[in-house]
Amino acid sequence: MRLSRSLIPTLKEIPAEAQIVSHRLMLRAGMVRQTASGIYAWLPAGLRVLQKISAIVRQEQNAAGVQELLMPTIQSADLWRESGRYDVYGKEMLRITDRHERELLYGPTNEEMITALVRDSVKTYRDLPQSLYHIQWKFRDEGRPRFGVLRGREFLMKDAYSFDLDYEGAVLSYRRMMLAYMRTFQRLGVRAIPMVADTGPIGGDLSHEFHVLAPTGESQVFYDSAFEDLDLNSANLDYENPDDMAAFFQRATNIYAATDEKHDSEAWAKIPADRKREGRGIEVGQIFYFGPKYSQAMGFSLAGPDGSKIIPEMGSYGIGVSRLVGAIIEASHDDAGIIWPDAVAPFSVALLNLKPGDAACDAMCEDIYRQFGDDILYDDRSERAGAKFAEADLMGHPWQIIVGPRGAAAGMVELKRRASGERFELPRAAALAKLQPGAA
Ligand code: 5CA
Repeated sequence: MRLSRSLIPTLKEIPAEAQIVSHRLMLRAGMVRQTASGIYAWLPAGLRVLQKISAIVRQEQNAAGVQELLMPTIQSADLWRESGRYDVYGKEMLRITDRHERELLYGPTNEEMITALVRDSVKTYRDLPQSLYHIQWKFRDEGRPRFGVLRGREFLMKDAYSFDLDYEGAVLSYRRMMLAYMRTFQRLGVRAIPMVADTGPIGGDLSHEFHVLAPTGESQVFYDSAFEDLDLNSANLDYENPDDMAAFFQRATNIYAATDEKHDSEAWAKIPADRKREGRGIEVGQIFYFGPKYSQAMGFSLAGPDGSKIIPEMGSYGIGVSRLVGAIIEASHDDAGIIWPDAVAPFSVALLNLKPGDAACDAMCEDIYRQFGDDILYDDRSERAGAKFAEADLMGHPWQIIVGPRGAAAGMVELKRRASGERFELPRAAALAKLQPGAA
């Protein structure tokens, strides 16, 4: 994208309404704008991050054998009366009446809808297990929307649901999802640790929350630093093999991690002092096993092989996709701006033309821009070099290619790594080779 033609309205001033760093940086880097309390428009640069996160979430859900579908945002009140949650959900639910006086709502979550869809579609016990997900906007009329996209009213969530014939199957689904989450967060370039959690309004017996450490987090969290060494992407684990899933789950849950609601000071005391980590956490995902809670209430049962009645065992699994954008920034920034992990940056590279109008600079930049495709932001504006550097640092592109008149005349560019601040003077081809995936 050419910056001269982009809608990336960066701000020099610090916006007064933003209390925390990710909200300030998202506004300053021109990623989002609030259009009503707790409701945001995603401008082009912000949307690119949301899409990169969604793509990784999608790949890892698919790899774990979860099927994608798309359910609507608007649901009927009658559906929620079936589970009994319509009257208990309270003010967080946005209730709507259509022109025929029919009661609708903007979905805060989808347990009821997916249960009805699967109930009405499967015919025999042989059709289970099933696991399904979608990436869809949700609405919760939060009493105090705050911290930008971290606690919005409208937000993007990946929510998955599993249906199994028995407890063993449901636990296997839960373990698979936990592994898929750990792999997802590792690929996103953010450390999110699964902590034993309360189940809240979703209900159920078993739950983990995934927390990203950041001083602005809403929960106090405690964990053993052994989590930091767990590499699950290279581990050879087969989602289809229950023994692999049991071994993984055993390994992950043996390491201590809990939010303050579930903190166990006796277990904590046994951890060596140099491995104790304590701080604030932002919840970026939560997984629940709740057995037959919804299937039972909504009349979903199947005849088993021996004719006995089976009530499917369920779980649900959420990732806060839009919240992750803010959480990643909370965990990865400096005084100059955002430092995007490579996998989720709106653009992997910023190309800074320090002297538009200079024939060598223009030729070199146009050439690099053409070679790169969609993942580069070309700063072709006639701004001061200092302003270009400051904006590139603010927006947090992992790499900057800096083209000045003296270098360009000699076929050289400067490459800057945003995270470390390292700079390299290189011939153009060598610089581009360094940016190719897999290159050193
Ligand atoms: N149905 C279950 C799992 S699919 C569910 O709704 N779980 S949840 O309530 O824990 O939400 C899932 C994730 O959505 C949370 O972990 C959090 O990351 C994100 N989330 C929840 N509320 C908000 C909000 N107001 N703003 C932004 N993200 C939110």
